[in-house]
Amino acid sequence: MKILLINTPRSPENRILEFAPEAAKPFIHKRLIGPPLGLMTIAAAVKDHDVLLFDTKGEFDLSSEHPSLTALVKKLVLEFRPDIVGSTAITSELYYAWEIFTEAKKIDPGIITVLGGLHPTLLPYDCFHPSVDVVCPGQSPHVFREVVRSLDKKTTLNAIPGILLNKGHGLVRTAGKPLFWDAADADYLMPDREPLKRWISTYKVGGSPFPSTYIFTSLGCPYKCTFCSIWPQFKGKYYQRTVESIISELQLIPDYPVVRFADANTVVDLDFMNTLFDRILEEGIRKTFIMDIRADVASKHPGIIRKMAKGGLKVVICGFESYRDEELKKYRKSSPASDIAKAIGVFHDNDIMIRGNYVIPNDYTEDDFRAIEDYSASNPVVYAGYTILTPMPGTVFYKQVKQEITDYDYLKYNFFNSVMKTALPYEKFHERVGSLWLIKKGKDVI
Ligand code: B12
Ligand code: SF4
Repeated sequence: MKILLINTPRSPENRILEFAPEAAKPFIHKRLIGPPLGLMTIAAAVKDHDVLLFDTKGEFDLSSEHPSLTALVKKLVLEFRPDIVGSTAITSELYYAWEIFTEAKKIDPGIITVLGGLHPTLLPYDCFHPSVDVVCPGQSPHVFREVVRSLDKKTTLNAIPGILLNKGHGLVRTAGKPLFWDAADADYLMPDREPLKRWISTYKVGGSPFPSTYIFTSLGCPYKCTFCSIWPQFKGKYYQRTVESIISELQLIPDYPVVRFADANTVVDLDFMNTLFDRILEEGIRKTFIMDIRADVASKHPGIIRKMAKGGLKVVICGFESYRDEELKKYRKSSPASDIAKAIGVFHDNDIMIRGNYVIPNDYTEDDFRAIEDYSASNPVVYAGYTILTPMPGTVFYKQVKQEITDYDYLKYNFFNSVMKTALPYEKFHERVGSLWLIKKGKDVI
């Protein structure tokens, strides 16, 4: 079978950037960079077939003169002539998956389209669209393999448990539950980065001359923050990879001196991280590591931070979210505001650059903005990022504020646009969030 996997482009909607003061604009995130780990894993699952993986994010970053998405899909489909087109979608990119599938089917109505990823996992029925034939929720490389096998052998897809099939009037789930796929451990599939070589020059962060890649050491998260999509994606479970499989993967990627851990939360099991970094040092693996670490972990366990710094940890992204305990409690962050200052101290003691991220709720008034400005300016973080507290569909927060949502355009669900009524006038609110980026400004895209 010929399988074309297309990574969706990113949503350009960014009201923070649009309304920010000119001076702040250079510092606001415009894009995040990284290879599509999910699709790379899907490609690895069907490697016995003829697979073409195309990263539109990388392609659009290569040149500002890039063709439109439909023109690009048309060219790919006409040249490759796939039997199956697959794509992946987070919430803000769902419409692009539909656009890709619509164009593919326009050229060849016989193409079967398959959608997977975070949004289809959280809200599979929400993915209904005339262009979508099959939805595969969850960690589903094995399910996709079955779909391909069934299409190849021309057997019915109804026999594959737990997928959703487009029956014209809507998506209908097939009977049964798919077999558990131990994506992090026994069934881990090493992503093949070779097909991404074309875009390697675009995978650079923070002014580094070296390309970066993502690897995950775990999936899911044991915490339950109300605004977060990740723990619902994994139904609250946390899966850890083995130390040796991570070591092998790190040894296989000499082209990527910078490695960002794609974990929701990298340091959960301290013994695991201790062993991993012992092995990294033992094997002489020299890379710059970037990871997400919670403030409470750093403040309570400075020893592990010291160990990781020795092994190459240079940049940490820390979701501060808020400096107010009442807000942190509301978000179920399980980490008091006092941990922030302690964590900053630990990271700085170990020469680790830290980006602290805050989420700004829609009800912030001028006084609240002034208060966060004072707080953020007073702590010694190198970089800080400020995004909007967004009710991502499928989260607890979405259910809590459903009645207050005013905008259901998924393109805006990327943390850069308010989709709820704001206390300040709409434009002013985004302008104020934008102006926060002037504090601790850094042009990197971490
Ligand atoms: C790597 C990553 C990226 C990468 C690559 C994503 C891509 N596809 O291009 C980059 C850096 C580009 C990226 C960008 C963004 N991201 Co991001 N990203 C992640 C991250 C850290 C890891 C995802 C991952 O690789 N997981 C591991 C893989 C193996 O799992 P997976 O992707 O789910 O894939 C499996 C299944 O879903 C399924 N599957 C997936 N695709 C397909 C396709 C088919 C056909 C099938 C059958 C199955 C299937 O099988 C896969 C293998 O088991 C997550 C956070 C996290 N820790 O989960 C956020 C996350 C997914 N990102 C998020 C967001 C919001 C963004 C941005 C919008 C952020 C922003 N404000 O700018 C941007 C988008 C574009 C931009 N503005 O630049 C949110 C999504 C929330 C939501 N509900 O939509 C997350 C959850 C982070 C968060 N804090 O909430 N991201
Ligand atoms: S915000 Fe971070 S700590 Fe909270 S549930 Fe999500 S990944 Fe876990």
